[in-house]
Parts: sequence; C-alpha cells; structure tokens
Amino acid sequence: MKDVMTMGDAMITFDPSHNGPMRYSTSFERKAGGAEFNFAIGCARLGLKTGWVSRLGNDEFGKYIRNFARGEGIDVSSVKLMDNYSTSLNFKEILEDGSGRTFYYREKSPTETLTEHTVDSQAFRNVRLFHVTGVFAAISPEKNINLMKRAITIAKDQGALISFDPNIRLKLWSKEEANYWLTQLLPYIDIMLTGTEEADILLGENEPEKIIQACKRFGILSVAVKKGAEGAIAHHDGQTLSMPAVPPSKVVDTVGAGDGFDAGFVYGLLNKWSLKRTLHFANTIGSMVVSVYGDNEGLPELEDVQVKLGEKEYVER
Ligand code: KDG
Repeated sequence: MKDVMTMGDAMITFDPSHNGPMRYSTSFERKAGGAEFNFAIGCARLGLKTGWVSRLGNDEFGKYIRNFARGEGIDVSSVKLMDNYSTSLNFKEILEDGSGRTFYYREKSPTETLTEHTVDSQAFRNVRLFHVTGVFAAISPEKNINLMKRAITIAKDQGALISFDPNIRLKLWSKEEANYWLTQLLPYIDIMLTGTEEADILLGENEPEKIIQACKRFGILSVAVKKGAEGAIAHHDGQTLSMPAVPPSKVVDTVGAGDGFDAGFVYGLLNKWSLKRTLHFANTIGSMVVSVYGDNEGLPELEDVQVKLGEKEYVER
C-alpha cells in the first residue's frame, strides 16, 4: 500500500547563477523540476510512501532525474526511459524578488508515449491518495485527460482520495483550453488545491468563499485556496479557516512553493490532523521552499518542518 501516487512530466531545470533577465544569464546550474515530480519529492521527504508514473528520455538527463527521484525514496518502477525522445528542458529567469519566468523546451515530451495502453495501471491500485495537476494535462490534453480519468477511476474504485492542483501554465495552453479540459476532471476530485487566478479560469470565481462554493457544486468537499504571501484559506469537514502566510527568512525563488504547500496539505489530511494544523503546516512548507533556490531543493523533511514550527530543536554541535 502506498500513501501517495502521482503522474506527470519532469524536466531538467537550468537555474541562472545570477538574478535578472534571462537573455543576459550566461551561466546556469543544472537541476530538475516538474510540478508532479516536486510534489512527489515533497511527500517523500515528509515520510510518505510515494510513487511516480512518468516517461523521460533515454538520455543522461532522463537517467539523472530518475536516479534523483529514486534517491529521494520515490518508487520509480513506473518511470520509463524512452528511446528516440529527449528529456524536456526548462530555463528559469529569476528576478530580485524571487519571481520570474520559465522558458520551456518541451515540444516533444517523452510523456507522449504514456497512454491508456502503455501505462502500468497497477500503479494506481492500493494507494491512499492520487495527485494530478494541470501541467500534465496541458502537455497533450486530449490524450492526457483520458489517461488521467482512467487512472483516477482505478485509484478511486479502490478507495483513494483524488487531489488536484490546476497548475495552469499559460505557456502551455490558453485559458479557454485549460477551462475546457480541466473542468472535465472536476467531478472526480476530492481535494482542490488552487490559486485564485487558476480558480478564476477554471470556475469563474476568484474569491475564496465563492471558490469553495463552486467546488462544492462538483462534489469537492476539501479545498485549499493558496494566496502566496497572503496565506491561504481552506475548507474541510464543513469548516472554513483562513491563515496568514508564515514569513519566510528570505524570498529567493518562488517556484515550487505551491507544490510544497500541496504536499503539506495532503500530509495533514492523510494524518487526520485538524484543519488548523494542516493549513499551518502547509503554509510553513510553502515559506521554506521560497527561501531556497531550485524548484524542490527547499522542500523540507518532516524534522525540518518540526524545527521551523518550534516543535523540535536542531543540535548544532
Ligand atoms: O510547480 C513548479 C513547476 O511548474 C516547475 O518545477 C516546473 O515549470 C514547471 C512545470 O511546468 O512543471
């Protein structure tokens, strides 16, 4: 039995050595990223038994990403390296305030080869939670939405909860396309983890209370609305709660904070914590991610969060 399963693309991420417009960045550090991949790392570092379904190029970068995930303790038995495909690339621009843009080179993603016929459907059985996001959907909408529905159905039939982050990347598709395809998934979702702009695209609502009501109409009873530096509002078990963000020590790179929040939120729900504890825990992880460069380098282990929350102390020397 696994705690968590997810499915999606991962890429080599090139982080600039200096902040500023990417056209002037002359040196980069090679890392790895991808929304579902980051989420899997976040869950594994918290101690959840985690699996990831993906396809990467059968190249040096694909091997690096698979080995990295394996080193994090993620089950990569459903991650395959494909001949004749290159692992996707992502160059990042990081500005002084930690925000920035990403420049994708992922036209022919190896996940094109992941279909209803080639996917290892066993991977979705016996999991407590299956997490899906709009990034994977956006790569090949027609194929991937069907694949996601099939995988969700297998997981759900066996009692899994389904969590969903719309993660709408407008470099991959338009607002209209995102709305058309992603709304098809909503009737299957149990836990919505969204930003306000994404909710606007998806549900036509950008105020947390209205987002929660709109989600209810699809039968989604657990909702977290992420508002970055303004904190988050969540609804679960009939209770709605708003909590401020946990101030980060500094903000250097905001990419991956949402994935970290998602990992923390599902961790709390799977452990049947109170909504207050769950939300604060998720906010804390989000704030830890933004103070470290990289899409997933700042994702903490459970002990790191406990220290940050004042529940444990590090022994320095
Ligand atoms: O959520 C963060 C991811 O979006 C990032 O790690 C990589 O841009 C990325 C993507 O499309 O998955």
